[in-house]
Amino acid sequence: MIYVFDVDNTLTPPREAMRPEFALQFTEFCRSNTVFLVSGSDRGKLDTQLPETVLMASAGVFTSAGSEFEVKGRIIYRHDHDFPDELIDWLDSELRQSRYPVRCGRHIEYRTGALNVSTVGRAADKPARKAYQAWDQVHRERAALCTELQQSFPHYEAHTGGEISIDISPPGWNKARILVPIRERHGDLAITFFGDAIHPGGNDWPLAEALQAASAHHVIVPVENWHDTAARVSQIIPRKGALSA
Ligand code: M1P
Repeated sequence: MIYVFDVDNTLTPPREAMRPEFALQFTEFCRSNTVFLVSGSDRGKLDTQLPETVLMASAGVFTSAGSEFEVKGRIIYRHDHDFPDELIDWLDSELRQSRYPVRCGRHIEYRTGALNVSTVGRAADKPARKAYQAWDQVHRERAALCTELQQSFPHYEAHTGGEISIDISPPGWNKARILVPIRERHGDLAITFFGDAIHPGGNDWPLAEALQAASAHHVIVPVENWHDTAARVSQIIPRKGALSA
């Protein structure tokens, strides 16, 4: 069995560091099983969230939704993309027209092979994040922005991931891409995938959908938050001999 985990809100509180008690448990889990990590965030952010022990004990780390891949600290690939000026201008205009009144800064972030876009901005502190998240749950701005973007720019895809932003990438440059390098290394072993955004439009959805379409022996585990993941992982550990490949 191969295990794949999303990061934000699956292994850590959103945009925060992994809690030490879970880091100990999870490092042990990674040492006893074949574990891959996949995040919508870029590599730099992961360093602030996951301890070195977890990163090094895992079988591989995918960042920017699979555009970057590294194993034990060694970069295996990095796929970048030049986004057209028309798309950036369109996003600037949408951000200006948003009815949300607060702007904290860093609204369009360039990542490897992806753009991350946020009305409130990546510079938002925790209260500003929570305020936007609550507003967005009512007004559904991010979901509407994803739909409009895909209508105006059909050559791109957009997903909601965390609390305040959307991720934009060329079509197919989503988390499902990680199945290619995983299969190159591990063949057709069953995969269990844990993620908090396994719903249409969520950034864990393309991977869950690809696994479901590929075979019934894969297991999809939607989680509420890292507490939920920790509880489920603790149930696997005693059975690791039976479950690991
Ligand atoms: O991994 C989930 C998401 O985490 C962050 O989202 P937000 O800042 O909106 O909470 C971002 O890094 C995002 O790209 C990523 O998908």
